[in-house]
Amino acid sequence: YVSMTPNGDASKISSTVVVLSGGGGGARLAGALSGEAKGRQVIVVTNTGDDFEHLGLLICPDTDSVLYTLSGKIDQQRGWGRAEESWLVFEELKNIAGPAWFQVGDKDLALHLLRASLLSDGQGLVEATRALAKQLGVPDSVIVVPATESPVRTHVLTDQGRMAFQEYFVGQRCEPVLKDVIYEGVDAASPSQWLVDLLSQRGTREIDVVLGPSNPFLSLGPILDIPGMMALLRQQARRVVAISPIIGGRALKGPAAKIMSELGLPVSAAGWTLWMSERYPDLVDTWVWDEADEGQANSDALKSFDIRTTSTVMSDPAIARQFGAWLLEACASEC
Ligand code: FO1
Repeated sequence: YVSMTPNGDASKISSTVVVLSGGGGGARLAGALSGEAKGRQVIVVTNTGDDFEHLGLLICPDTDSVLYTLSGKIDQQRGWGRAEESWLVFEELKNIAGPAWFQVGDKDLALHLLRASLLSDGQGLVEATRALAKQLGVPDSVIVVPATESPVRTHVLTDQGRMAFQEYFVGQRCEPVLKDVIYEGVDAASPSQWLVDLLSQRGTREIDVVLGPSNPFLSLGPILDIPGMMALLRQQARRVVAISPIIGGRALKGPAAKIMSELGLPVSAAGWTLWMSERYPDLVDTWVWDEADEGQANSDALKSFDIRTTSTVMSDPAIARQFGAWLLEACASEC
């Protein structure tokens, strides 16, 4: 399987960008950054709070969306699972009264079976994910690493009671009113050792951290709240850049805007910035907003923030690569 030493051929790597990612925007951003990489290593740290056991298999939705996006296999329309998928097993499962609420396609199932066998052989989640990335054809310049190998499970407290993330997201289509989010197991978790080792090589290369345009409550929270993760990123990063998931008062995909309004937060790039800076003090150096929100960037409440605006909508690979290049420039620029 893939060598686990983080440095690999450390000599050739000039710098490293670490992207914290949920399943959607973060994956696209990683693809854009690796497209711009010249000797630059891209590490995608994936959220594991959505992971759960289903049919005796460990489902890792955000990690798999990143793996499929980076290997060009993602179903663009759904945003999860495989393109050109078939559903023979799922159909038969329904015929024999198996669970019908969560659709796992035939090709997607192959990945889950391989992961299950690697895990049962005693491999950890990081090692298994590295092997799957290699088998899927993820470019060597990008390394996908789950944020932690300890079980962390997102639960939401809603007006319909407490429920597991997938029940909220898939079962209830995010309709319940959200009151709070709990990351079960996070207090006992620690950052993946592989990530700690890689980031601890600070001296050998520049390391920048990008918080992808992911849902802060559902995708970034289960990563940043891992004890030690904030300190690790803060100490080892030259620059920490965060990209707003809210553009013109709405989220491009998913329930981030709905959750912000249910939590009584202003649904705007400014509202997101102020919430993030209070929740994760002294973490972010540079805030990236979409140019649609430029007018708000110079309000009094934000004058101490380094806010940069650009076109952040990665609507096609070429535009995404332009954004990736812009981001790499921003990371290297003066505060
Ligand atoms: N999302 C759905 O809305 N319906 C599904 O049936 C579904 C199946 C599924 C299977 C594998 C997988 O990796 C993701 C899947 N998702 C499905 C998406 C999943 O709910 C993710 O948690 C979301 O993408 C949010 O991260």
